[in-house]
Amino acid sequence: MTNELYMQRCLELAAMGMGNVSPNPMVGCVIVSDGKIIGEGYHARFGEAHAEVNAINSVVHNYGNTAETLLAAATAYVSLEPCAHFGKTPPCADLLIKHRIKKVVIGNTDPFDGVNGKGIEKLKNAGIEVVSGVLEAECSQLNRRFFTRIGQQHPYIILKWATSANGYFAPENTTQQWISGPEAKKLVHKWRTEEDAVLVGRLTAMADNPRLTVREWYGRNPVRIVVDRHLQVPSSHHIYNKEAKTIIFNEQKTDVQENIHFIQMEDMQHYLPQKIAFQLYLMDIASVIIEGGAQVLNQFIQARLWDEARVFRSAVSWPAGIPSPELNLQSCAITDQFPIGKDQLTIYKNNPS
Ligand code: AOF
Ligand code: ZN
Repeated sequence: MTNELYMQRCLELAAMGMGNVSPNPMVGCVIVSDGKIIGEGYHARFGEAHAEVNAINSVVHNYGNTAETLLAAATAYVSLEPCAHFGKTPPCADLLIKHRIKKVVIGNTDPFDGVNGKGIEKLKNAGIEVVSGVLEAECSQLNRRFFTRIGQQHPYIILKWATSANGYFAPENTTQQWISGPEAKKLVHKWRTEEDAVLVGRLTAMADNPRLTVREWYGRNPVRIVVDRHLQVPSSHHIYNKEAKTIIFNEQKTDVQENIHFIQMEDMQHYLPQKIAFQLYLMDIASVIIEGGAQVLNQFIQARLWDEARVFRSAVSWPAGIPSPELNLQSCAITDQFPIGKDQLTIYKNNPS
């Protein structure tokens, strides 16, 4: 039970890196000596120190001269296998060995090629006791974006839409319309801070003229992505403003104009979801939230290329409109359902194993 308690703390720490470490995983580390936490740390920003480095530094900071003696009898809890490779920082496994840590308790093994069991092997070869698989499911849930990207060579794909009580996606002849209430809107802005990218199709970009930025929550903007085959969205639309980086997938040109990245794609009428997903993988985008419209969402559903769907159901009925996308309920499961203001939010997971 104590292993789980400390691993839970690692997860809390790891989650503080949310939105800032991608495409790296979120990782937390707790160092325990004689039943007491003597230091902790997490991977806070992409390219910077790993969790173990920050945790060891905190012990040194807290205990000064006695830190090394304490570390030599301590257990390090870390939510992901300590790395074995020289990346932007030296291997964390070597660091733990250098400080003569006695035991290491791990959540997930790291599927990244440069690590993949080699971290554990290094620790064991140095005579360190290793326990792995503690809160494994919780750890992989937290890093589902990282595991999907590495394991499946596409980003973690979240579909999001709002539907009226009678199953319509949007009223006909709409200008921008939020079917769902203000609380749902706030939550969507929070979600944008958590994903690397937000994607919409041409029709949504033109009809709704969305900014796709974060205005109702604290956090950074995701990269904005528009699928616009023939470059029809006018450059006066918000998606072209300076507020965030924008990627425009199109069939005409590859070009960079300040924050606007045009990326040419061949034959966008075929296998579009697959092509987008692979391109985003190559661009180190580990997660994307697709906010519409119905056509784009349906394409990803038909291609079975999605990981999570978040659907707001309003209590209000519309007289008519475009039918809302429908998930194949045989191949997905509801993982959560709760009210958000006057709406009901349902979260689906695709192909639950
Ligand atoms: C750890 N502890 O806190 C993290 C790890 O580019 P780098 O050098 O930062 O290395 C990134 C890789 O290191 C990443 O893909 C993953 O395999 C591992 N992340 N490992 O020991 C950490 N964030
Ligand atoms: Zn590391």
